[in-house]
Amino acid sequence: MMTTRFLFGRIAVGAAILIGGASASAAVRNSPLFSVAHAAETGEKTTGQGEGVIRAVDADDRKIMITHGPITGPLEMSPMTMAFRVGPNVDLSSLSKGVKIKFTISRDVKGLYVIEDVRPEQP
Ligand SMILES: [Cu+2]
Repeated sequence: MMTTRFLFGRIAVGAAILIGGASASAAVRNSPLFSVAHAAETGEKTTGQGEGVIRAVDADDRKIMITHGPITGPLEMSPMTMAFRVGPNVDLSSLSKGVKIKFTISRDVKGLYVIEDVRPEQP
């Protein structure tokens, strides 16, 4: 009885290390489920890079609407138009409708997306 439990415990620990550790295969690591589980486990944010055009700026709520291309990085997203929260380090005064931008986005452990950094394209 005790032996069986001990063995099961060892197997469970081994599986946890395989899933959470550096030994996870690229296919597993790149899956959205893994990145969410990994972020939750480590308390990390997952980040990605994108480019887009600003459709609207809501300075009061600190949100911007963007038509963005594919977002790449650990955090990935298909092209679409959507609103994002904007982090405290972003200067909204330089942003307005029609401005082309490059941006860094993060997703926290609760799945909340925030634009952390915005670089307007120089005219
Ligand atoms: Cu999107």
